[in-house]
Amino acid sequence: MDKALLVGCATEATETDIRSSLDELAHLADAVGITAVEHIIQRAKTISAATYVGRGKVDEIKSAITALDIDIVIFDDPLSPAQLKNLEGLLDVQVIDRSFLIMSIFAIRAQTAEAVLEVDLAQKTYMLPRLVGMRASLSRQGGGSYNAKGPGETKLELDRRKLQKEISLIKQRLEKIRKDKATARKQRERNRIPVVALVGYTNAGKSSLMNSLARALTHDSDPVFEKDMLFATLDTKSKKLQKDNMPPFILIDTVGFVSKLPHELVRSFETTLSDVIIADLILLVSDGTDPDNSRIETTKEVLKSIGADKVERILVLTKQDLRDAHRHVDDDAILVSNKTGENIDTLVNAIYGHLYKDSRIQSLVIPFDDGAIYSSIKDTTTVLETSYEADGIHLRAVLTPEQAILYRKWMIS
Ligand SMILES: Nc1nc2c(ncn2[C@@H]2O[C@H](COP(=O)(O)OP(=O)(O)OP(=O)(O)O)[C@@H](O)[C@H]2O)c(=O)[nH]1
Ligand SMILES: [Mg+2]
Repeated sequence: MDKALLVGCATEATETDIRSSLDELAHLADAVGITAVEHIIQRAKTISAATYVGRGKVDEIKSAITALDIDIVIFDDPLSPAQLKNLEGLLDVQVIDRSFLIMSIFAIRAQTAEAVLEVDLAQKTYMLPRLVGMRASLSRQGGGSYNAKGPGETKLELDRRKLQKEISLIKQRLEKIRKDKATARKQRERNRIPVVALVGYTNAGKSSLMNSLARALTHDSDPVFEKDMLFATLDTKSKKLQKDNMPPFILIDTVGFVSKLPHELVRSFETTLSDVIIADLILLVSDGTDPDNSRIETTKEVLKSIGADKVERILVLTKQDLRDAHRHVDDDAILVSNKTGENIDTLVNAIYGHLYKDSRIQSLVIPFDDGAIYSSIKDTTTVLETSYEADGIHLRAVLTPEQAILYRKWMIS
């Protein structure tokens, strides 16, 4: 295992912020097999354009590297190409930043062709301006570090022109995959099945919630992958779910967020995330055992940055079966457990409430010779009750405002 020294900067962040950020950085490092053994916090007012931290800190880091036998230094904020190059030169060990680390985890986790290409694109876009620093780092390490690994363990190309060529090739291939996806989405829009997106911090329980909802609604036998690790899900999965006697909706699982998500990644995952923008409803999933609200805030910020802040939301707090779950984040939050199924039915009702909040249950009488109207109501609305009476078919159905106008002739109060 590589031994790492973490470096954070507390210019604006509070002391608690920087500590929880470094804790998370240690977890991220752990996900790629690096052990964080020590951290150093810079408390200066400004960040050095040349070396991120000040002169004195560079010396402090150098002594720590020798004293603790450090293999790699990880900075909590994105390093500019110049900072990376200078620090590489001064510290004489491998230097990476949080962005690079997150992309490395994505590279390990990516499975579908699309996710592999997306991560590859993000990594290469990130590397292009930083080739000089990285090349120095690799030559020192004999090219043996995980730094040189891309998706599928292929060696990342360090030649600038080749890299540019590869980037445009990846873009072309992604374009093709995305076209196919767009067709599927169009189909969905034509059918006007509402879309509900699961969004939230990594490890919050989104995939587990998708499985709970699928179990509750469809006797689902094909669960999606859920695991206690960072970025378990990289590929958007969707399922068509339906409550008995109610219309269907599409539920999509998405990539988890993390604070300081590299913008290269957000850009690469644009298509995946654009499913969120067109959603009719977002389930903002948050780990109910999380002691502070900063992760919900981070999620909201990412939603804003991808232009999805106008979509209606329901806040869902998971893991209520655990002892340290708290219950006071927000009065409107729905508190669920994916382990015991607690409140999953409440959530289902809330989802339908949001999707059909302007719909009303109406009573209708359709004369027997209006068979065409009867079948059109059956196909386009949710019929709750049917009975055959002397004057025709009596129905109780859930109608949207538009449908209520369309069928008003047959409605009885
Ligand atoms: N006890 C308990 N554990 C849960 C609950 N929901 C999820 N978990 C666990 O939390 C971990 C993460 O769950 P996932 O569903 O994979 O989380 P995710 O939000 O999809 O995470 P990413 O895909 O990494 O973004 C797993 O180990 C789950 O078993 C819950 O309600 N109760
Ligand atoms: Mg997941």
